[in-house]
Amino acid sequence: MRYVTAGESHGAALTVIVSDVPAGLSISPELIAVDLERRRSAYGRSNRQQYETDTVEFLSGIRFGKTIGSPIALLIGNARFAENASEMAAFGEVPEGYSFSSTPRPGHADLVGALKMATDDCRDVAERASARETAARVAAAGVAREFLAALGVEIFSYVSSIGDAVFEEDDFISCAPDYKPLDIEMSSVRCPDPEASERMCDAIDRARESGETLGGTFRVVATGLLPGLGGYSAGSDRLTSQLGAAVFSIPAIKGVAFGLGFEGAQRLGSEYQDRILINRTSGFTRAGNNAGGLEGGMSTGMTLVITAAMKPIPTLRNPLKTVEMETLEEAQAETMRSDICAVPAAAVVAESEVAFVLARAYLDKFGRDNMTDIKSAIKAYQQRLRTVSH
Ligand code: EPS
Repeated sequence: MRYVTAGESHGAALTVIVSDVPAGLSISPELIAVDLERRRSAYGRSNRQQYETDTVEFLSGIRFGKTIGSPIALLIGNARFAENASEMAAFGEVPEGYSFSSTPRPGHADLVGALKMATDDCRDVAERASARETAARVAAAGVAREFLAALGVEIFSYVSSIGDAVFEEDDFISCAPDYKPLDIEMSSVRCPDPEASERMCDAIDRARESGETLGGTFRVVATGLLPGLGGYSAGSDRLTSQLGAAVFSIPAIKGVAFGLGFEGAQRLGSEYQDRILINRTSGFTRAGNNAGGLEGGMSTGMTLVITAAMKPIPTLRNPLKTVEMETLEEAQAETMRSDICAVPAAAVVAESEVAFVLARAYLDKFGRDNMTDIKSAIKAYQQRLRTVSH
């Protein structure tokens, strides 16, 4: 199951095509709308989120609520395209009075992208490098999530810090699977702890007042996974490498860790490894989950726990120093409406990226044509795993 998106931040629309989707999978437009809303609505986003509705049009691949095995095309319109239509026109002349964007923002794709693409207008780059594109990813991932949900896999995320406001967790590996999605979504920064949420909102308010932006960390949790997804024979087979690449594909992500992550590097081997146990009815299990659900590049069947770090957003209301690309004089970087903090949104995007990797891993292992055959293959695999432990 793969997706490809097209569309600029201020163009007519975002589009996405999802391919390799098995037939016979129920799709709920309501659930996709909820995911888009979760991405759009958290505290700290720019004004733009107030007028974008992120409404999805379903153009192909679904009949009477079910997939038919052909590519699924989705479209999300950009609400105020009319205001940008002349600047984003596919054909015709550059409009009178339009000035090129030539003061690249430090930390954004502006400068390197413009040099790479041999353009004098950073807008060519920024329009596509913008995180607006992630709305299309979240819509597309609705398909992957439905597929996983039909197989008993659930994915959620929560914010664990914004700036220096940290949600202190005693033992996140064991606590994370028990957080209630409702508690997370009731928090305006998508953190299950009300006190920490308040501190995070305060940090965002302070950043807004001083013209600053903030990054932070979040965790993605997936439950209900079968053991043996991914592979150990080649680097690219490893679920760990696929998940890492997927989460790193999200703009502004600067760190990804699995299970205990960097903290685990300080432990002794005997303290770190999750002891293997046998349960006579459910089969092999582990005494702990320091590995975060991954061993040897494969899922262990324990909860998948991923932590990611997002850097602060590079568009600042108080502009940073830069160099004007034509005069080569010192200048102030471009400013525009900007998010103060997009960590809660990035966490939802990361759920989506993780969903695609996990969906592909299931399809690789259990076949890809239709839900009936996939479910039968899974049943046979589970049966074999159970007999091993008898
Ligand atoms: C973004 C800049 C802002 C964000 C945008 C990402 O857009 P604008 O300049 O139009 O206000 O709000 O994010 C989205 C629109 C979105 O849907 O996530 C950027 O430069 O990356």
